[in-house]
Amino acid sequence: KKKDTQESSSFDKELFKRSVLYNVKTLYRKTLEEATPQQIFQAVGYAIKDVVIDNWLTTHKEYDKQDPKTVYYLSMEFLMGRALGNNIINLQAYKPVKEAMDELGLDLNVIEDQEPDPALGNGGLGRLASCFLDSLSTLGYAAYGCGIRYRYGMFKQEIRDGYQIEVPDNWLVDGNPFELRRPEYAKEVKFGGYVNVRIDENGRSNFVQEGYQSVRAIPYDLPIVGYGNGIVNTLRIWDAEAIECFHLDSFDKGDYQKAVEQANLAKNIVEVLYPNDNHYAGKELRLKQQYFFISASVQEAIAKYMRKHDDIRKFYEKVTFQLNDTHPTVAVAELMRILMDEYYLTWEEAWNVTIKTCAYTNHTIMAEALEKWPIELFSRLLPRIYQIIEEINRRFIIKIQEMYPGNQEKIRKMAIIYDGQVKMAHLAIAAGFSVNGVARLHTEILKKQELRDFYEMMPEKFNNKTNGITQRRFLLHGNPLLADWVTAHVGSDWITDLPKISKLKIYADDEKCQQEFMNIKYQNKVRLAQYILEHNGIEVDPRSIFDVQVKRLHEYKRQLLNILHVMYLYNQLKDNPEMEFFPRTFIFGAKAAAGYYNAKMTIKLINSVADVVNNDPVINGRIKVVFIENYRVSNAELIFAAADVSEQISTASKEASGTGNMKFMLNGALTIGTMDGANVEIVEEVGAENAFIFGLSSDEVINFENNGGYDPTEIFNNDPDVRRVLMQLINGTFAPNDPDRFRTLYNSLLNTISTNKADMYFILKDFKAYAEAQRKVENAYRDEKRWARSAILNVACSGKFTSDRTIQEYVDELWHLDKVVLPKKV
Ligand code: 26Y
Repeated sequence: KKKDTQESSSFDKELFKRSVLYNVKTLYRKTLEEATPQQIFQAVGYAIKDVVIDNWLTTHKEYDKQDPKTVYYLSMEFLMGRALGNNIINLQAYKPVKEAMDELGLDLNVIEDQEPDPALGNGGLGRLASCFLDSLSTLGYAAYGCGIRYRYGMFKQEIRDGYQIEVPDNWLVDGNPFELRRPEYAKEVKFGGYVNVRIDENGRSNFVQEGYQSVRAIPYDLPIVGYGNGIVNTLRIWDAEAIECFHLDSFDKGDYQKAVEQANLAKNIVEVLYPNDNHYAGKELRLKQQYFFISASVQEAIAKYMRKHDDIRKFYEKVTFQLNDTHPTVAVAELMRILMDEYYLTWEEAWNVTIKTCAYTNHTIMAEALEKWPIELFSRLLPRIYQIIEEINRRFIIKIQEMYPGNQEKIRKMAIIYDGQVKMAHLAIAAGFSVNGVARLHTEILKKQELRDFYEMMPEKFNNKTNGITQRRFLLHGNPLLADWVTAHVGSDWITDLPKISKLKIYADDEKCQQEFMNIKYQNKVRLAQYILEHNGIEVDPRSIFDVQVKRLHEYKRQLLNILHVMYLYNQLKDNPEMEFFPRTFIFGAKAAAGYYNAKMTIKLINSVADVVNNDPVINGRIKVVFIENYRVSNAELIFAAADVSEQISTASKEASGTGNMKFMLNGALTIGTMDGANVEIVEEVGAENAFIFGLSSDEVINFENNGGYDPTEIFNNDPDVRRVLMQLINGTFAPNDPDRFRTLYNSLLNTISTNKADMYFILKDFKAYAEAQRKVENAYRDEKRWARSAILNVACSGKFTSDRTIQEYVDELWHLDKVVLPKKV
């Protein structure tokens, strides 16, 4: 009955072995025995790239022939995670490669572990972009990811004395075997200077930028391998190089100065990823980054189109630009600029192309994440782009006035340029054909609240695309035991057709299956316990409940609620050491933005609670708290596989979708969560009886926000359990030498003076409901069969949440791409 998860393929194992040995020799002048693990990784990486390159060539030859419509997914962030294992999986070559490694006396897991995580993203938005690329290739659609080749990605997090320390992530030190430098496609990108009108040789008057500084953008291509279909798309990330203009004869001071400045501009521009998630800081360098990669990407998209077509007016028939949040929104003005200034289209012609090419995805409703650039900065850095945005704004305001005559309020709220600022979301909405949210609830909130005026004016643009994740990385690669078990029961179709996993439902009540499932979960918990022992020096019991919250640290995600609840449980056990209590391991993983004080103090609090609780003899190991250092894509795969409980406890209305919630579900964890983001749809699929939902609804939260009526001090005064926990933040229970250490966190919950709003995220309001939901979790876990049933149903009902489904919706409703099928190999 058992069928292998990995179909056999035409992979030539012997050739591959020779290729690895050859690479070790030619790259390092070494034999396998002499090579370091990193060198062996490089050799294996190059050997895999050799296989990929052939498919990459074939794919693009076929694209040349079939000329399919192409999506350019424009994103400041791609959180790719390691490429080696993923490429081997998608080549359907995991088995033969593993055998080859065994035969060479190598351990594939150890080799995979040598690869640094390419972490060119912060969190959800960047990881979503990477899942989308995987799905685009697997479904056979022509696509480019376009981004920045940051020299330093997301910082490496070290925990010292319980505090987060940020360490530079020099991910390119050893070289990246998968990347291809493409200097032949370099582009020049111009900054600053001023706009002049010039009459060209044909007598046309023309806008030109003069007195500018410029950099050369050099693309590096990374292959995106489709699963089992031979398709390889491209993630194109741009590096910046100085344009030398040292003319030795005219070496006057001005030129020298300019040359040095240009060289510095190039060096700085791609130096580092901003580690802010959902928080806008208005840094000039970030706007430079945005225009840099957008100008290069748009120039190349147009150049590529013009190599095969002659009418630029029909650009939109072959190309869509999908804007991953507002970060790439200068694309609309850059496209207008090139169409008008370089192809001499009229405004109307250029606008017609732009509005049919660009589409915008919104990922957040948090006010502090909205990008608003000061006019002064914007117009100084991008003078021609600013002119064009001014004209877009002028025409947009006329439209508003036509629709709402005399209504100044509408203009104030909707204008693209207002109050000395350029509002990127308004530009993206006005200049594209689509605005989409990333989960049903989120899209409804956009339409009814945040973007209401825009929705009323242009309802046809608004649509929902509920996020998804790739099951290839987060089940097939991350959880091989469960992947094989699923395949043994329902066949391997789920790998490219996740809804097929629903066939598992009939096994949910089968006791043997329940046992098998729990046994696999146990083995994955042992694997994670081993990782925790190695990295944290903490021993955790794989028989305890693994209760996990891994995601960026943000107040709205409410890691603070989670740890306050741990403190509450600790108090209960201290008061009543004999009480019934099922052992639980609370696992956290999160990076905090470097300048985000409350977030960083929450990390310190988690580690401080861990120190006390983990070592208290009265607790005797029944509660363990673990903070996993440097949470990232590679250890996430281990963590999801080992989770029993998935913490999705954001303040309702704040989490646009969440995608970690989907990864947990796919791996058979039960959700404890609020009715927020995609949790709503997860519960709809799996049934409320197989999850633990608690807390305020988004309507209730929004109502409190708009009309007031919530006073956390009331809860503080009337609830002794809550009061006790809060007092422990300021009485030294977890900071004996510095009782005031967590005062700011305490104040964020209670003090209306130091923060503008006390308990903005309704932590105290939801506390009791959360504690109650957690009691239900404990009781449910005691009934192992019932738990196993729910867990299996979570896996079985996860079909909707594949990014393959999301991408197919984008294709059907927005992009209208042509499916590409490769000719059969003979
Ligand atoms: C303005 C700037 C500094 C900025 C940088 C990063 C703003 C926002 C972000 C990142 C946002 C983000 O990751 N949003 C998340 O997108 C996911 C994918 O759609 C959602 O699942 C998740 O709920 C949302 O918070």
